[in-house]
Amino acid sequence: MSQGSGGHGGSPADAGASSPAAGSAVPASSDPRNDGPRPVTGASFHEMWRELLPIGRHPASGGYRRHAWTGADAECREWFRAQARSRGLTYEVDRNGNQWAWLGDPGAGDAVVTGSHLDSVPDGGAFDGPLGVVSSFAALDELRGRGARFTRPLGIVNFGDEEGARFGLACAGSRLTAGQLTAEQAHRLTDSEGISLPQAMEAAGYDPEAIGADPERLARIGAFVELHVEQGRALDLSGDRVGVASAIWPHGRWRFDFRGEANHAGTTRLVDRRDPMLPYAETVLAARREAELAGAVATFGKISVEPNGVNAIPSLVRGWLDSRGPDQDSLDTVVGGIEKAAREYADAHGIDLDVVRESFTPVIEFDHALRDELARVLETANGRPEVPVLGTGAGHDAGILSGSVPTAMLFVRNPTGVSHSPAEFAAEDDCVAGVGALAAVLEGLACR
Ligand code: HGY
Ligand code: MN
Ligand code: MN
Repeated sequence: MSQGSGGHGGSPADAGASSPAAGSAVPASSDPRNDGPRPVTGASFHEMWRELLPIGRHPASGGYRRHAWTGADAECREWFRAQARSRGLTYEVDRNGNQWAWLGDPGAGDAVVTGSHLDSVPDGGAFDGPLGVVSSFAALDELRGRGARFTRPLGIVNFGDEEGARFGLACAGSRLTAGQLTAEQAHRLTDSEGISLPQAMEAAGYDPEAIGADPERLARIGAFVELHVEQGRALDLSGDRVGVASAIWPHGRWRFDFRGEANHAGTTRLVDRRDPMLPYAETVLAARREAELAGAVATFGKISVEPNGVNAIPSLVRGWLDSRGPDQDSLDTVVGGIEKAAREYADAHGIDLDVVRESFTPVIEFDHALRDELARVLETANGRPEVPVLGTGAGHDAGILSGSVPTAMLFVRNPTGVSHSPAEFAAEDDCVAGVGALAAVLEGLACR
């Protein structure tokens, strides 16, 4: 379904376009290799998708600005609560603002939990996060429609602030709950207005003093499965609608502060300048070189300049590096090479440089038994000898939780691979196939 910024190979089915009428069964995929055992009722998926689609979408860019603890985030949270309530699920918000919807008593333990996040990067796409949350409710609808008998509690979760778009740290909600981000550290996270994460939570009606690790909650979870749009083209290239995740690359964020001397852009001779923009620019090019050499990725996607005037040589240029590698050695090599080059450039221009690691996530290997169970369920459901098992460079809440709970992920085909962009896209059939796959996995895990 496209986001109105032009479908890519599928019929655009944005908010206004027609799609199967609510209540109609969406026929199983047209691709014979991928027919599930029964048509998955995609009606509830389409209805939820239509309701969620307009929330936080910027009219000019068509991208989403669902940043943590803002009005758009509050609307998404209200949507989640309404979905839980309308299904008679027990709704709760934990001490870190993550939303949970329960079928059965989570206190019984060994719960199966699914879900994802609803927040976005600045001008993000419609699918990254929401596809997993909508598919979770739709998969539950599907299982209830079949009369499935749940023998374990089933939870659906919306983890808050997964993208870190406002406070700079990804997966803040799940990190707080998993104890990977302390309340003290959270108090030090501020947005561009200087508002801290807990202050923003308080303004949204939450108790900032309550935030912190929640081991009791995690102890009740026996398995967490997150469905997510693929942020790459592996499934498009293999011709599969759904795949299983194997691992997440190690990745992190580093802030480079280049400090120079503010001065007049029109009257200061070139030889008299201490312009921090110069070593910053050279460092951006060095990042690309280092990443290519190491078979990794490195991106300076965010910059802030002080005083940020057209006719003023900056006093400070602050650039944020996002870097990820197939293994820890390559990541260390890339970041080390970039920092070394940055220091040489800064010295050459008489600029002071500070480099601060703002976040880091080591390589995540998803639980092998759960990964293999998902692959087996999908192979059985689709009558296929094997399903793709693929790694990713994208971070996820399932990665953060993997230190506390057996976790696994399903990926849904993204024909262009584009993500973190209004052009992010997934075809209707593939989304409905994802619901079917998630329903089969949840049935296998929670309806024994
Ligand atoms: O940055 C990531 O990989 C994720 O989208 N938070
Ligand atoms: Mn994302
Ligand atoms: Mn995501």
